[in-house]
Amino acid sequence: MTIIDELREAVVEGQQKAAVASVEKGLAEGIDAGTLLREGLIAAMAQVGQLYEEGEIFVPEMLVAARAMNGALGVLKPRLVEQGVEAAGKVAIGTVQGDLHDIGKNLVAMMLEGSGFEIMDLGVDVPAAKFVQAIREGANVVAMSALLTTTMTNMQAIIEAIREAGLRDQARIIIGGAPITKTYADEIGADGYAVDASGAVRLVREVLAA
Ligand code: B1M
Repeated sequence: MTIIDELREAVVEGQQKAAVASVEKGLAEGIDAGTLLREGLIAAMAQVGQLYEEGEIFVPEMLVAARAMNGALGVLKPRLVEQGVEAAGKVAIGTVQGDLHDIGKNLVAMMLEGSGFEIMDLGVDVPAAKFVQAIREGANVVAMSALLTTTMTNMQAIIEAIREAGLRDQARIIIGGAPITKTYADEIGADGYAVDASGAVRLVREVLAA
């Protein structure tokens, strides 16, 4: 079994200590942080999602898998951000109101930080007022994440609140998350949509250059 296999297995089984140990071992053996992230952690969460859909595991197992992933991500983070340079923009990122999923949002935040952007992490279950406040505090990009079809609709309300506060021209608004599509982004008047964390980095550069 390779280190990557061990890492995937540890996350799927929710063994945080083993996941952290596999990441440390992988880094010590010279495996690239991005490879550990993509082939280990992200692949493991895709497997967790599939097991949940097939009724093989339930919410508590998803939760412990997520904890294991977050623990391992904490070890990877310094490596992922170490190529960071001066802040190229200030991004306020959060998971929208009603939604507690934060793994994808954290990954996007890390990749952006590693690409030189200053991050205001607003956390999860973020109401419109907090996004509005972040723009007042200087964010020039708002990045919203939603993982549930029931919460993605809050994105439109948040954009509306930003417009009502007279701040729509002061920040680019971008969105992402598993149920989000480009069509949806266009429909609700967002400035862009990214499918994953590296796409989000490209998108932030694009919207700031536009
Ligand atoms: Co939840 N959950 N969950 N869950 N959960 C999903 C999302 C689900 C698809 C599972 C399923 O049914 N197959 C389903 C949603 C169905 C739907 O709405 N269509 C679901 C459900 C139903 C629920 C609950 C309602 C379950 C319940 O209680 N009955 C509940 C809701 C709680 C709430 O939020 N109010 C719930 C709870 C949970 C846990 C707490 C147990 C846990 C979250 C823990 C945490 O985040 N700290 C959890 C998990 C782990 C998942 C799955 C298994 C994995 C999500 C994940 O972390 N993926 C998920 C199934 C799946 O996705 N296959 C599922 C890995 C992550 C790296 O990917 O988040 O997609 P993702 O992020 C990607 C991209 O989407 C993109 O980049 C990221 C990196 O590549 N991206 C952005 C994300 N945000 C972006 C923002 C951007 C740009 C790109 O800004 C510009």
